[in-house]
Amino acid sequence: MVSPMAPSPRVEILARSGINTIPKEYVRPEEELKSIGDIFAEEKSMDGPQVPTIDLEAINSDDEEMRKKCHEELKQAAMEWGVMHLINHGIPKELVNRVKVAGREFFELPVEEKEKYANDQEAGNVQGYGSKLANNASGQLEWEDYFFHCVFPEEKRDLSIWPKNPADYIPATSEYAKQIRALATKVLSVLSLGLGLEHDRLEKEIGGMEDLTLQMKINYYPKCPQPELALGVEAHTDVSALTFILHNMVPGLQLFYKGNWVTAKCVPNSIIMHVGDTVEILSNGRYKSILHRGLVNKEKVRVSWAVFCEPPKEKIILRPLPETVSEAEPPCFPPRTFAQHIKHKLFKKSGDEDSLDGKKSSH
Ligand SMILES: O=C(O)CCC(=O)C(=O)O
Ligand SMILES: [Fe+2]
Repeated sequence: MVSPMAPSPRVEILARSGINTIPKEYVRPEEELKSIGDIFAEEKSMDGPQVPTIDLEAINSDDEEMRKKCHEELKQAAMEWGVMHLINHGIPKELVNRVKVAGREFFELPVEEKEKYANDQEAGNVQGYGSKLANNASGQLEWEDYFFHCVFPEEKRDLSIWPKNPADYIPATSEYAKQIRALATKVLSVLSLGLGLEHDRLEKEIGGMEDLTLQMKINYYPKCPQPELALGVEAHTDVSALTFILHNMVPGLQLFYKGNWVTAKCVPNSIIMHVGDTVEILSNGRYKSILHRGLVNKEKVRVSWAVFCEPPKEKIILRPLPETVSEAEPPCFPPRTFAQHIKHKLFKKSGDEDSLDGKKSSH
């Protein structure tokens, strides 16, 4: 009998095999296909709403007016979109470049080399090199391979499973994680103030320096012979508190905003930041966790580096903070641990293909 969890092939191998049509497991359902277009054409289009760009230059400025303006813009973008391009974020260009070069060099290794780092999802080992398992009745798959591992705090990392080749992978990724952690503190502080809370409140509520965990996922999207039929990442909201994303300047990310899919532009030297479900819950829905997905294309490999900042799985109960709740604004989310929230989402999805955690589906 074929196991329903049969390992799926590496998409990279499939892409290189010379096929002109993709296996049916990668073909999206009929209804969803209507919304999948050519990502290059869509990135060029200036029609309609655009993902906001937020300049963080003045985030800690002594000039009160400048600082307040920066905080207000960040807050508004988090309330209106829940996703934004951050510029002047303070992470040096050279460091970002080292992270990208190291990730790219790892993925340029032969698949046999990368398989040495393969994860074993069925055994519960999610860290390492992997591809999506066909874990529902439809057998639906995504057009990507990935590398996933914990990058912060240092004592929670398992360096033995990090790529040893290229040699700069560990130093570059470690330093980047440290700097993203510091950036997360700054952003959380602005979001706390934006809710009328003490600056360090959200940070504390999601575990602080000790318990907030950063997970890196390098998404590797090979060229796809039928990009109009597939998705690199299916529509989802991130469960994290915040997510920070770098990419190789190939378009792919789309956001579901006011009933339409909006394509994110490639903004030089920016980091894309998502508000995830965790901050949406704590803020009682004032900050949004936006539905998003990744398209693929025929011409260029796309790579993205997502860092998910996550609360501990069991230790904290996530619920709207009392200060965000009133008679007029009752709690929109029931109390759940992070683990329960993830489980609830998976359950909802497998039980009802048209519902994504109560949010509008992608089609
Ligand atoms: O590749 C991207 O830009 C987005 C990936 C993503 O949404 C994710 O890894 O959660
Ligand atoms: Fe995501």
